[in-house]
Amino acid sequence: MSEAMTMTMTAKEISERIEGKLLRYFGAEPGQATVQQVYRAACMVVRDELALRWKAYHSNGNARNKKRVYYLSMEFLPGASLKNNLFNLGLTEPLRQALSSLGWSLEELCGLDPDAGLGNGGLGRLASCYLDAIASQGMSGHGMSICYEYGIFKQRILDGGQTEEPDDWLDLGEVWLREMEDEAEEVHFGGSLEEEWDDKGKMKLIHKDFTTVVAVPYDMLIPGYGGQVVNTLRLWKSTSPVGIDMKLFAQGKYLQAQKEKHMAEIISKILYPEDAHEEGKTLRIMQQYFFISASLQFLVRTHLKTFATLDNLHEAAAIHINDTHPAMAIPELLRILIDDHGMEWDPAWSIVKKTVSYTNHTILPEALEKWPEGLFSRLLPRLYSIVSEINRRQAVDLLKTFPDREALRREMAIIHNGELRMANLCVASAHRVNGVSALHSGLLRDKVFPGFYLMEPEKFTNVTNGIAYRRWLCQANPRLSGLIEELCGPGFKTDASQLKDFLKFKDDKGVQEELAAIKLSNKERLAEYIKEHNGVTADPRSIFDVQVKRLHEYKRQLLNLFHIMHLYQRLKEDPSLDVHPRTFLFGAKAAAGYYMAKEIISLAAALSRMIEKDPAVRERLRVVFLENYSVSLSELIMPAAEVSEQISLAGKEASGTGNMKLMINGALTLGTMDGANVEICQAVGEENMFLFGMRIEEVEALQASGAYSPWEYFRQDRDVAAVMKLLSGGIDGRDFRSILNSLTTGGSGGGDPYFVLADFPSYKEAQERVDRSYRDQALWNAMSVVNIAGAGVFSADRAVREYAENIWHIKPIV
Ligand code: 26V
Repeated sequence: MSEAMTMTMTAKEISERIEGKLLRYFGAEPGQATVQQVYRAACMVVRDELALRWKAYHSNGNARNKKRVYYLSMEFLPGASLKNNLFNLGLTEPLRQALSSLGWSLEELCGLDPDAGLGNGGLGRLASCYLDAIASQGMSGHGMSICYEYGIFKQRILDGGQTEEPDDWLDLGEVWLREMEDEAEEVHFGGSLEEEWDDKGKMKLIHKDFTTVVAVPYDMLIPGYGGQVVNTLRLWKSTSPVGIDMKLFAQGKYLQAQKEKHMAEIISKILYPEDAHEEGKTLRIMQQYFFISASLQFLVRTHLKTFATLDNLHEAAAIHINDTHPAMAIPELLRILIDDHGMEWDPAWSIVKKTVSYTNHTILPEALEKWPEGLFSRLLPRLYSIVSEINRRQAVDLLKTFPDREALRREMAIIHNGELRMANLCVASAHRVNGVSALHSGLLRDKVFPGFYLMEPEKFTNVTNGIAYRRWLCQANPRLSGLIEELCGPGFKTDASQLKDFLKFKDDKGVQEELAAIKLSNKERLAEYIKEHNGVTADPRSIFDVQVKRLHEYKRQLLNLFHIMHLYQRLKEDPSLDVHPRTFLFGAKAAAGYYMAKEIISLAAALSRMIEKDPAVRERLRVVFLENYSVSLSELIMPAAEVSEQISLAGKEASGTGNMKLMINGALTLGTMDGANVEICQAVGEENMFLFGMRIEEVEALQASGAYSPWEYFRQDRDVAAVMKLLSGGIDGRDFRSILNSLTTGGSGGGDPYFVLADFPSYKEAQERVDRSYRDQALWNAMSVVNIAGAGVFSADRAVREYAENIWHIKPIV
């Protein structure tokens, strides 16, 4: 182990370094510095330490020569960096002391540390969890993405509905990035192709008249737990190679003078705030190719520097495609190998196949990317010609394999009906394809890609998602983590499976009481936040029932709201009704153009207002909509949660990861048999969660029968009818007929496409079970212990080890 790896800084050294930074960068003594200056100085000190360890690790020849993974993703959601970096480097206490000696508090500084919100939801956060785990497992792996100037929008609830504000995260967040100007790459768009023949009669395609955009890398350093390995998240920012056109400027044509520069810079301007929803296409194609081309040129360049040949690329690099968004990596790598390095198609194709793997994260049809042929070929003519060749060769193979199955061949085509189907491109080209939970991987094999599965069954595999559990348990819930450590030792911090040792305390009265006390104090902390941000008093003695995730109809926040309306009506009818007080907490961003999702947010906000105005109800039933749900906010919510709402229609949620974060914090899952809930059930047993709703087979049967009629529920179920009536009459002065229509006839996908009404009776019954179980605190706490102890399998460390062994074929370096 090198010296830098064993060295840790003392509080005294840290405070001296902070003073040095304050003087050098801001000309300030600690006594005069502003809190922002102290924040920047402290971050610089931590960043220097990361850089030192990065250098030590990368000068180790072992790291240079061993196989590494490049994790390509349009989205990463690292959240805040300071606290996590300190934790992984073991510097939390030294920095705390250093700051206090200078008259500042660590909490104050962490309060300034912005979330890097370079993603929408589950897919982006998973990518960040995996970077943490790759480094924590001592492996070499780098993330590649876009340095969006504006991350996921800031959500405000104004006039009862969602509004979006820009997220200017770089203002303070830039301190975590280091610009690597010398490693900039050029990316080419548009233009045309020309054939050129050399004297040996060999044809070469020449790409001409393209527009060049420059990609400048900004690296975020990613330390593993223990700080021995530091990997990078490389984020590309777009700029133009041309400056302002001085001629046009001199003519007074100021806007035109800037046009080309402006066009280039717009590529990395903003993250698409859509999550599995339709959006504008041109800029998104450009964003994808921009970061893919830059990343692969960098990868090939780095490889050549060490090995001087590309023949062994697959032995030194694994390229992972996170959903279809980075699928252009496939034709782009072929382009680089063939056009830039003179390789023939067959060896190049063989290298691509052995290098690339693909994870699918959703089977919602609207999220499976398809590009219009015309647009794609205009923007990326060379890539288009390569994808056409992959498609042509596949068609030849398919005709041999499935001569009599035209429909199947059509389904598997990469180019069809004027569209490029990126998922088919990925499955045809990757050597491994995986889903993110057992249920989801099964659906991929049997329903989404059955032809590919018939052809190459060994290609398909499953890796159930996992989370960076140290962030949500050790960092976010230090008291719970401390309790587990006191009872079971510290082993669980590096080996999550040791959490199962906690199970033996399931019926221990003292432990149960301590667990309840910890939960109560976490609820009090969240209640303070709610008081400050929502102006309402959430009672920490009420059940904290939490649904936090992106807003989408398939996730069925509406089912939860329906039950709340039902409960409200019961309480109004019978004020003596014996139910334990409940606080229903929601956090969810809706894609800006997703009308129904925004209506559902408005409904939650309206219900919250209506109940607050009703003194007879609000002490027993409260609705809180927490605005701007983010990684940092989740770290406050998860430790305080008691009920975890995972209520998607079976078959729709690929995995879910919030379910894992809530479970490890002792919340009990109220859920359908969907995504990873199925595996949660295996880990804790049916008796330790609240299952409800149709199983996937029942959903499929109901869909196939075509017999589903939401009207029948409306007519036959008195509770449904009463809730619908409340909705149609308007809530707190707002009309929600839009939602009503979506359930009956109108809305996206016809009447109630996600079977909210069909699952309502079963959900209601499960909610009653929750209420009954909570009254038996010994039972509830025992169930909570079982959930914490069973959460080990959902660690990202485990997931990454499975990827490393079965997909990437990489090994730990340290
Ligand atoms: C799709 C699209 C398509 C249109 C434009 C923008 C856009 C952005 C993202 C997506 C894909 C979203 C897929 C996704 O986030 N899937 C989630 O992945 C989690 C990690 O595997 C998983 O836990 C969730 O169940 C799954 O919904």
